[in-house]
Amino acid sequence: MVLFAALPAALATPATPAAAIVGGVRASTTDHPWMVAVASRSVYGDSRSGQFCGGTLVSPTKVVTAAHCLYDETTGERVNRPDLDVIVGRTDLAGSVGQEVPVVSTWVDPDYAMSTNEWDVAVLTLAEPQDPSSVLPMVAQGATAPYAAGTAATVFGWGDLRGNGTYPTTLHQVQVPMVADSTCAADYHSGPSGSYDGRTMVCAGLQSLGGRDACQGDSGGPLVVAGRLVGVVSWGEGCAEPGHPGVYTRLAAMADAVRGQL
Ligand code: 4AZ
Repeated sequence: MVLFAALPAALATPATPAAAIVGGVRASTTDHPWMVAVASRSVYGDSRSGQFCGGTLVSPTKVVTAAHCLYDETTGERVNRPDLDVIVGRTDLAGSVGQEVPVVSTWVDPDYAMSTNEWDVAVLTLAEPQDPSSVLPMVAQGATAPYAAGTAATVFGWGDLRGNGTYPTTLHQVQVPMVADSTCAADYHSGPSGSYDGRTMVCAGLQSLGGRDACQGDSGGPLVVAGRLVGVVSWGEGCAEPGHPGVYTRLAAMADAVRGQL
């Protein structure tokens, strides 16, 4: 079962070491100012500014991330990290440029279920508004076109580069094609990591080759198609393995509920 944020390396238990964001290239928050790190220095330490998940600025004061980023996987309880913040404008987490903005409240989709990974979305409210030009628009409720098999999507994050605890300090991105629902349902029909639910999830990756994927620590981060936020890094079996594409929250299924929080 691989569904956790960037834990300290000693606690991470990746199933199979595989390629990071696997198979990607470096990216910059200057080019992608909506890409934020979700962080807690008290829990995760200072070396990477406390980053443990990704997130996306969808309005000047709101960040979309994964619900599971706000839960303790071992206890199944909601976690209250007192210094939860969102880091804006810091490509390199070892540096100090940009801003650490406190999170003043959190909303989790009321249908989120940790046992099934369904409705894995949350909204964080920031203490200070960010530049309106930094936001990324969200997909429309009910949209299907961005999820058509083969559509080019890009995922961003500061997560594991290899599935073995190799956490970069700099942002990465990788392009992954959308995978057909029928393929993903077969890939994850009853595996140890969970089952695929095409209503609330979508898969992306290189189905037969593998080699490109999100990985531990990328959770909560954006899957982008044509300049819109369409998915949230959610779960998967290992990282970048053939036949085990990354599974993302299908934002079009809950876009109205999320918009209701903005
Ligand atoms: C995680 O635990 C995680 N390969 C993120 C993405 C994937 C697996 C696990 C997809 O944060």
